[in-house]
Amino acid sequence: MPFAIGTDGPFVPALIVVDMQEDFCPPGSLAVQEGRDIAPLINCLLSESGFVTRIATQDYHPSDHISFASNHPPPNNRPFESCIEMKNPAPGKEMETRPQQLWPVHCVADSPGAELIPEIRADLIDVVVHKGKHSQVEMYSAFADAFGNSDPAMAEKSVNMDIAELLRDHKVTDVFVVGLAGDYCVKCTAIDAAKAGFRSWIVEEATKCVVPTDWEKVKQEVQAAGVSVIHADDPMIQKLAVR
Ligand code: VGL
Ligand code: ZN
Repeated sequence: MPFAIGTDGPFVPALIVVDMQEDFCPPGSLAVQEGRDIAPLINCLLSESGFVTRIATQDYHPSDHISFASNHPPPNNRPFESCIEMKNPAPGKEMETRPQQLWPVHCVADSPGAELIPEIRADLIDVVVHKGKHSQVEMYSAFADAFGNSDPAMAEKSVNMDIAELLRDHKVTDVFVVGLAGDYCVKCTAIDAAKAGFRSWIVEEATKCVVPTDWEKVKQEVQAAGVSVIHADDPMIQKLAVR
């Protein structure tokens, strides 16, 4: 075939800026090393004219959230180390369980730690999504809780918006995921974007991990799930300037 022009179909990109919140940045309670340093690159991406929508997520927990170490009795309540058994809170699904890592108290709804950091240009954000609102279940991905509960009655207790529906309403084909943390919420959000049928991209320089040495492993994991990990100078990024 001599020409391959136009064979890729439409390119309708959206940006998801994940959890650029005070508690995930130094000196926050669950600070990701160098978390603040990615704000300038994220602002550059937010400024690209091609995005049809720019979404910011906030981890937004009640104070009795299941992931907070202080909500569990000793000795198995050490933040970053302990793991508890989490039951699916969906009616009739209580037999389904998952191990849940425990964290320091972070991103309590309406607290200063839950606020988006002021370095991020809020004026460029179209939609803010609050996730992790259900006290009894973890929610790393902005698309679904840790059990993948998708029935609306259950989902609306965890998140204030159906992000897949929002993207479909905008006819989005490609979702670019950046922010914090690369090994948790960015990873799970990018994987779920791919599962929801979008081409899914993570911009490597625009994320940082809770455990930085895990990044190579995380990259393989997301790539196996169909997510592309690209550098900030990738030609895909240049495509975002021309629409
Ligand atoms: C996150 C740990 C706990 C994240 C959220 O945003 O990656 N990590 N809650
Ligand atoms: Zn959290």
